[in-house]
Formats: sequence, C-alpha cells, structure tokens
Amino acid sequence: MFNVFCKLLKSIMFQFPHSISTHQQCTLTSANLIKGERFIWPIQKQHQTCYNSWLPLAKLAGIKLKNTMSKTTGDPLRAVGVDFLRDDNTHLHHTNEFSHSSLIVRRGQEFQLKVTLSRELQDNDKVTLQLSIGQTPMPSNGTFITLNARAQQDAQPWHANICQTNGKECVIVITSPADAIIGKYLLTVDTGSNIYSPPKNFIYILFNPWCQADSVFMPDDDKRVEYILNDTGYIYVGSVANIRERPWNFGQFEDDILDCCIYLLDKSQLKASAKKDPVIISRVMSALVNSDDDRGILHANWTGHYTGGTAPLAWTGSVPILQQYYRTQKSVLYGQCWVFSGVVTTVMRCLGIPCRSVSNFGSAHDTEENLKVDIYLDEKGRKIDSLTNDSVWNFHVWNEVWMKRLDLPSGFDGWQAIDATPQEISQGIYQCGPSPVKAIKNGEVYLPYDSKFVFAAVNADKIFWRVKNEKSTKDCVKLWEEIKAIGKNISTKAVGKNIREDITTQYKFLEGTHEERKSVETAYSFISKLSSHESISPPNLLKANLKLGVEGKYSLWPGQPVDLNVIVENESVRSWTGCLVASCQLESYTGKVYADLSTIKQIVQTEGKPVIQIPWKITADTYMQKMMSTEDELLIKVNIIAEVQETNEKFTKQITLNFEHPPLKIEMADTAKINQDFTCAFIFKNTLSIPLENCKLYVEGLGIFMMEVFDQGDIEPGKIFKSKIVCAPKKTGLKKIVAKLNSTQLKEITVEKIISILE
Ligand SMILES: [Ca+2]
Ligand SMILES: [Ca+2]
Ligand SMILES: [Ca+2]
Repeated sequence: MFNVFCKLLKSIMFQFPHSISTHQQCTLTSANLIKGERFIWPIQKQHQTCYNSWLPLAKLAGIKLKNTMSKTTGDPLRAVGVDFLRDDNTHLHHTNEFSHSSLIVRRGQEFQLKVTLSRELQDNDKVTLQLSIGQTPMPSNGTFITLNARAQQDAQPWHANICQTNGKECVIVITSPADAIIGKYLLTVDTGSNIYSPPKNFIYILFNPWCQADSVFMPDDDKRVEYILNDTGYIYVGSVANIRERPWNFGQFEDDILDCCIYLLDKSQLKASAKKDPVIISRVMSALVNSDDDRGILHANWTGHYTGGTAPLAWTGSVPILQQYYRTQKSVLYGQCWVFSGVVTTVMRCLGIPCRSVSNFGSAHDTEENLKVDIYLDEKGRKIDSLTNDSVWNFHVWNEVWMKRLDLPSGFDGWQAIDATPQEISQGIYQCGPSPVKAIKNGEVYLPYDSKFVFAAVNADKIFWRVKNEKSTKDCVKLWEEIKAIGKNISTKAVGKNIREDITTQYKFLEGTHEERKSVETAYSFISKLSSHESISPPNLLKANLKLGVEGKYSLWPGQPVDLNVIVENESVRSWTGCLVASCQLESYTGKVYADLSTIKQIVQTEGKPVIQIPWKITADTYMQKMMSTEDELLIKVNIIAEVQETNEKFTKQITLNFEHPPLKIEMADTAKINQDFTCAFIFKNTLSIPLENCKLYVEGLGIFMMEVFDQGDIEPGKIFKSKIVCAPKKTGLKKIVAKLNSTQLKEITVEKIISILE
C-alpha cells in the first residue's frame, strides 16, 4: 500500500509542481511520507489548496491527515500584497544603483516591508515571515528562517516586528544578523490559515561594509564609495618606466550582474555556513573567475591569437563578459590578467566586499616556490625561454579585498590579495588567496592562502644564470642577482580621485633597508630548501665601478627604427677590459619572447676614455613583422651585461622601450538629458608613416549604451576616420564613455570622457 502511495505522490508532484515546490513545508512533509516517518499533516502551516489536493490520496493510502487549521470565527486572515518599499530601503542600504526589480539589502541592517492583509489585524492573528534560500532550505543551517512579527524576538539574530498598522496595512521591520548568508532569499507571508507568495518575491542580501559588526566593515565613507559603489575606474598597465592607466568599466550594478554573481555562488556548491564568510567567498571567486577546473567565467589565453573570441585587449569592461557568461553559461573567450582582475572587482563590489584592482610592475611568477626568479641566459645574454620557467611580467594585476581574518591570529585584518589569473594550482585548482597583505610585508608566508606566491610576486630575488648548453640548466654559472628588481610601483586607483596611488610600502619595506632583507629571510625560513646551483664567482677586492647606460628614445613610433647608444662610463683612473654583450628582444607583457631583434658582443677597453659609446640601430622591418603577427601588445627589452676581466665583476643594465600612438578623440557635449538623444563622435587620424590595418573601434558607456564594435578597415597614413553613436541615456548622474582602437600594427589606443546626464 505504501508503494502505491509513493507512486501517487510522485504523480501529484508532477501534476502540481508549482503548488508543491513553492511551499517548503509541503515538500518536507512529502519527504517524511516517503520515508514513512509520520503521517500527520501539519496543516496549520499549509496552504488550503495543498491540503485539498493531498486529501484523496491520503484517503486512498489509508492515511489520516489531521486538519489542525484554526477555526476562526471571522474571516481567516490572508496576506494579499507586499510592498518591498524598494526606494526607501535601497537608499538606506546603498543598493539603489542596482538595475534590478527585486529588493536588494545589506545584512546587519534593518529594512521594512509593507504587508497588506485581507482584513484588520486582531489580537490573536499570526503574521509570520518566512525567508528561505537555496535548493533544500532547513531551519537547522539557517537557510529557512521563520520570523514571527507579532512576538518580540529582538534577542534573536533574525527578527521581525510590526512597527506600524494602518487599517489593513502593516509595516514590518526586519533585521538580519551581520553574518547572514549572502544570496537570494524567497519571501512568503504565513498568516496561519494561508501562505502568501508575493509576485517577485525575492530579497537579495549582500555584505555590508557600512555595518560595524560585519566582517567586511570599512570605517571610511570615501573608501566605501570607491571600493563598493564606484562602477568605473582604472587598471594600471605598461612597465616601470611607462605606467599607463587603462580605463575599466566595472559595471557591478548593470543588468544581470548580481544574478550572475548569485549563479556563481550557487555553482560554488559551498555549504550554507560558508556563504556568509568573505574569506571563503573571495577564495572561491578567485577560482570561478577563471574557466580552468570549473567552467568558470573567463578563458585565459596568451598565445597572441584570439579568433573565435574577443582579444583580451579589446574589452573595455566586465559587463559584456559577465552578461555573456550568465546568458550562455559557457566560459567567455579570452582573458589576460587585467581582464581577470577587472571581473573580480566587479563580482566583489557587487556582492558587497570592498575590492580594488592592484597592478605590480616587474612582477615575478615563481613556478616552484623557492621565492626566487631564476632566469637563464645564453652566451650572448639572450634569455632562453625554453629553460626559464619563472618569469617576470612587466606588470601583473590582481585584486585586494577588505575583511577581518577571523580564521587567523590577530593582526592580519584589512586588505587581502586574491588573484584569479590562472598561474599556479593551489589545493588542486587554479585559485589564489586571500593572502593578508600585512603577512606578505613581514615575510610570514606560512599564512593562508598562497602567501608564498604573492610574496614572490612582489619581492623575489632575481637570479641570472648563464648556461653553456641551451638544453639543460645543469652546467650553469650564477651571473648575478638583483634583490631590488622585483615588485615596483604597486599601484591602484586613488580613493575619490582619478589618479594612481602607489601602495608598494603596504607590500614590502623599502628596497635597500635592513627590514626588507629581514622579511626575505623570514620568508625563506618557511620554505623547504631546494638544492639549486649556488655557484657564484668569488668576490674580488678590486672594484672597477663601471656604469652602463643607454641613450636614445625609450618610446617609439611604430615604423621607426630603434636608435640607441650603449654607454660605458669609467669613473676610476685605472683602465679595464670588459666583455660587453647586449640583446634586444621583442616581448609580451608577461615576458614571453616573440623575437630576437639584435645582439652586440664586443670587447671594451676603457683606457684613457671616461665614456665609450656603442651605437646600435635596428630597422623597423626587424620588429614590425612580428608586431603584426600577434593581437597582443608588445614591447622591446634591452639587456646589457659587461664582465670585467680583471675583477670578474658583472655589470648589467635593463631597459624597456614602449610604442607610442596617435590619439583617439571623443567629441560630445558635457551634458545631456535623460531619455533624450545625444551624439557622441570618435575621431582618429593616422599620423604614422605606416598604414594601420584591420582597425576596430570598441566603445562602451555604462548606463548609456552597451559595448559596440565598429569595423574601420585599413587607415592609410594621414587618413582620418570618424564614427558616431546617437543614444538616449537611461540614468542620471556622471557617466563615462570609454573607447578603444586596436589594429594589426598598433593596439590599445584608449580614450574616455565623462558626461553629466541631467533630469
Ligand atoms: Ca576556475
Ligand atoms: Ca623560482
Ligand atoms: Ca627585494
């Protein structure tokens, strides 16, 4: 008989999926029935329709259902409407910018709902709010919350009180705890005889940096505005000598972004208790923003070829990436470090965790946790890519998130580094952090998570080796080490200003100080010592004090030859004989060699000459062909080594040459009116001596228009193009338009302009 009942039960669940799934108690009861535990119907919690549909079945199965529905003499009380008071609540919760129809609030802060009832409230009426989250809500783990609005429960972490009644309407104040689970809650109103589900009955609960008891509390209002509410900003790129700002639209309030973040939280399959913890959520997001292991958001690609997807350099912001991912549920092609970082900033700011993108120049990627960058050079001073697993990126971008580290001993609250660029595996998957920035500074690399990796990125010693055989590192000589080369100009956008802020001293003590070395020694004490080739030339008491330099233009117009002078200065009266090698290589921002452009090898005699000049010219053809073979932006690295025969000393000099470009301009008015058309024009003149082929213009204006691509074809020298967008803004306030031009020869010409949208 019981089996028959179960079959019937399944069939009714099939026939009435809506009525059953929307009533949690009903589902719980069906589970109990299947298990054969207790066949008592808790009808006082139930919807009448449910009861009616179950009754014949129960009779058939010989089960007695108990209708304990209160027999009120008057009308049974029903809720007939809920006003989520979106405007009032979202202003108080700093969530009014979200482009979303549901109520979005922050935890640890009260919000109000106005419930309309079928009649006026009487003394013995019950009004209970039910909030549930996730697939299988349960009271035991905090995913099913029952709030009796007619009993004073102020001591409870969650509570609700009716604060005002007016005829059939009552205003209920709800307070959530400062460690509530983050996500999308379903609201129902239970009046004893009836459970009411309002249309659009979701309430999103986010982290709350405005709430002192929340572990993401941030005391300074200017910082909260920057790190939570600012939806545009800059990511710093380039190289130490040429740091550039790349405008980035974070767009955390745009359509589908919040739902995409909630989708990611669901996808993470974290336990309910973990979905309240910013440490765990930021670690999980560092994994989910890359597609590796988990079909996360962005697919990494550094090959220089991006057919079938969008070149990393083409993105102007995170919005199209997250929208595409949410709509297709497929990883988006393609990302490099600044794209990963931009998307992480969007996701974190959206969920309410203060976050910023951080760029490190001369950033080490240590592949074997020895906290050193090992670089292998051939006899001519050229880097051998096949042997060099470690790398120094001209820049690398990660993120910082702000939170208390309740999982660690005290002293590590504040900024934590997380990195979504898939570089090294941590606990089985590509994820990185959160690692306390304070721990990095002091070399306390044992602290979770991945502090060794972050420490190496900002403060590894750089060791140069010369190998005899290009196939093996066995027979190599330590040429020299640089202890000040890694981790420079660590940068983020300043709070409230459109300028770069240098935060290097938060990650490390000043290079050259005793504290800096002490921190490196501390870090070494926590790693297992790897055997490495530690041969270095014995110190010689003689000192040659030569100085190497490079004269010439460090920024280059594409199509122009490289024109440099290598300078050897001898400050002493003695004369020295040096062997000088110099190499010029075309590299990507990650330090990958695209082409060897030129080398010099010669014996230098300083006798009688305080300054020796070695002219060095490289024609444009040498690099242009390679520049055109990749969709990445390249730069030229010059490496000079001089070895003094008399003293065995080695002198080195490294410089970077960047490419310049003509400007892209935006022409538009400073102000426009909401819902009224205005024109925005983009103008570019090719002032170079070479044609620019396959020009594509990417433009985006948050709250004005989505990213658009204009195919401009080839632009001959001296030619001008002009593209226009006519659009009607949907929101008031200051809005930013970002444009970018990429071509086969030249990438990453960007411009931005602010427009004020008025009522
Ligand atoms: Ca992943
Ligand atoms: Ca290493
Ligand atoms: Ca250092």
